[in-house]
Amino acid sequence: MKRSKNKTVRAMMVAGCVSLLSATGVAKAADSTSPIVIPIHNWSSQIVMAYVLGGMFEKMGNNVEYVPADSQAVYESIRNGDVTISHEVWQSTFGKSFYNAMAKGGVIDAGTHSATTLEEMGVPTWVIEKDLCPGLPNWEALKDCHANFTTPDSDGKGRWLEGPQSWHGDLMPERLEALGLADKWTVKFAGGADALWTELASAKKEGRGTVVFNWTPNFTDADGFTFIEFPPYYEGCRKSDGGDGKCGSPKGWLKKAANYKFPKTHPAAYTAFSKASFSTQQIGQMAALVDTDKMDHKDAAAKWLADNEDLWMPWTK
Ligand code: TMO
Repeated sequence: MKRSKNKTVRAMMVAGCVSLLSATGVAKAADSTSPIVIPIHNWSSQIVMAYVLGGMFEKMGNNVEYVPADSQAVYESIRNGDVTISHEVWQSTFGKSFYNAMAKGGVIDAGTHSATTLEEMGVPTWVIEKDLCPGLPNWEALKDCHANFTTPDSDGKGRWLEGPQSWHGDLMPERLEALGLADKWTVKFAGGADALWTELASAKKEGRGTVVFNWTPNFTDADGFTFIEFPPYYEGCRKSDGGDGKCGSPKGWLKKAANYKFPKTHPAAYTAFSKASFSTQQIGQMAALVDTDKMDHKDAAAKWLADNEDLWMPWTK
């Protein structure tokens, strides 16, 4: 009995190899059936892109699993193999954790998206048009306009509404201190990304000044959002990197990361992942399907995959 079962398995494996002979006659190794583990974080494009890439892997015959993960700790999880990939490694926020994990061994750089990034404090452009802080987007304008940006919980100071503290820790409070703005401005942390979008909507409705953390690519690219121009970023300028903290965020890259075994265990999926590259407009669209059109993340990804087959199908071949 045992022998005949083995024979059947062997016959299936041969059939599998034959079907994997490509048009050029090159035999390809089959991907493992073990699931590709994709992390889910707490901003829209990342979640939609998780399901976009997961959908692509499934189309290739792979198994996929999604896990909620902290966006800083995930690089250690990739390093030790609990998570397979990270598909949105934003330079400003995650560059350090990514390279720290890489230096320990176990994380590889799986390429860079065509989109460039900025993660920075800014204002809706109508705040500038209304002249609520004359001199913006130059940061030095902040020395004289805080009175237009107070909130009930800000002790008479202007308020910066930061993203969740899990993204950058004390980066923004340290920056206010370093730039000599801490006596006029204070940082409050949003509970989640949705609180930032709610604040943008209510400030507009009330015609009140607001400074919020935001990023590009994002759905707000289409709405008119202006990032504040701080002194330029350079390697090591942040307090947490031993610098004086008097710098803004880098005009940065958006990378992909993977566990070092991924190319061996899933060569076809890894090859497709390494080719995957999204533009500013494409990532903005992924976010807009959720934050503007109010679609569910999975439905947004299904729509995105259906509308963009010409882009991603070739990566799987
Ligand atoms: C990591 N993020 C895009 C929210 O700045």
